[in-house]
This record gives sequence, C-alpha cells and structure tokens, in this order.
Amino acid sequence: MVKKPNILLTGTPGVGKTTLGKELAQRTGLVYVNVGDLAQEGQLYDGYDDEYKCPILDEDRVVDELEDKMTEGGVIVDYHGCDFFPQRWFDIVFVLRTDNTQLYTRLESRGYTGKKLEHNLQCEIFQMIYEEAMDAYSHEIVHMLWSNTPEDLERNLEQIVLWTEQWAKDHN
Ligand code: DAT
Repeated sequence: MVKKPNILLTGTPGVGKTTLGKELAQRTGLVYVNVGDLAQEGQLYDGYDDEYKCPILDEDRVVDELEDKMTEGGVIVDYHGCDFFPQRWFDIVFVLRTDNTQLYTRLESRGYTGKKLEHNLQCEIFQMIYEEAMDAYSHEIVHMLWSNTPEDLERNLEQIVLWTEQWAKDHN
C-alpha cells in the first residue's frame, strides 16, 4: 500500500486553515477533515460553553472517531486547537498566522463580536496556538506559516505540495 502523510493545519479561527486545507486536498489527493464539521455531524460534544456561546468539543470521541483514518494515513486535519490529538498521528504540523488587522476584519465579517472576537484576537496576538503546538509536538515538525494575502496562500500551498511529494518519495 502506498504510504501517505498526515498533516495538521492549526491556528486561531479565521487564519485560513479551511481555505488552505481544501485546496491542498485537491492538489495532493489527501483527504481533508474539518474537525469542527465532524463534531457537528456526529454531535461529538460534551456540554455548552455559556461564556463563548458554543458547544464544548468531546475531544476523546473526536480522537476515537478519527483513529482508523489517521492510522491509514493521507489525512489533512483542520482544527483551531491541537494538544488533544495523539502526537503519533502527524508527520508535520502547520500553524497558520495572520496579522491582527486582517484577522479582525475576517472574524467580524464572520459575525464574531464582543468577547468571542476579543478572545480570538488575543489568542492570535499571544500566538497561543503556536505555543500549544510547540508544547504538544516535536519542534522539528512544527512550522509557522503566514496567511495574510492570496500570495501567502499560494506560496504555502506550493510548499506543502512539494513537501508531500518528497515525503511520499522518502517513504515508499
Ligand atoms: P479558518 O478555517 O482558519 O477559520 P478560513 O479558511 O475560513 O479560516 O478563512 C477565513 C477567511 O479568510 C475566508 O474568507 C477566506 C480568507 N482567507 C483565508 N486565507 C487567506 C489568505 N491567505 N489571504 C487572504 N484571505 C484569506
């Protein structure tokens, strides 16, 4: 069987994980999984967060749900958190970053307001997801990618496609 890598795309909401992940799947033939959508479809929740007005992810059930697929390989996982996935799942981790003025506009047009908007902007300013990724995975596999402009998006896509091709050569 041809071996394929598993890729994690993480970062604050609005940085461009979904846009990148879907296009990357098109170009590489890897399977794209949006953890937010997966949780919604399977109602993989454990309570409701009144402060941020959103359901709380049942992380254990998400991991159980994805385990077989991840073991098979060839999956692009998209989520705004990363420390609850088993470390062994991923061959590479990309943390997408966006300047705050850009992120503000993106989140506002998504309908985020008040505390939720503020919390996410703070999260990006303090590069919380990058720190989370550096704590959870081996540093050599964690990469920061800027995602401010369409040119950034294209450059990131090209780089990851090249990396994927090289990985496939090295492992098959
Ligand atoms: P995420 O999945 O991280 O929440 P998204 O892919 O839904 O983010 O993108 C949020 C918005 O930003 C969406 O309107 C597309 C736009 N966008 C994404 N990446 C971009 C980039 N590199 N340059 C400009 N706009 C981008």
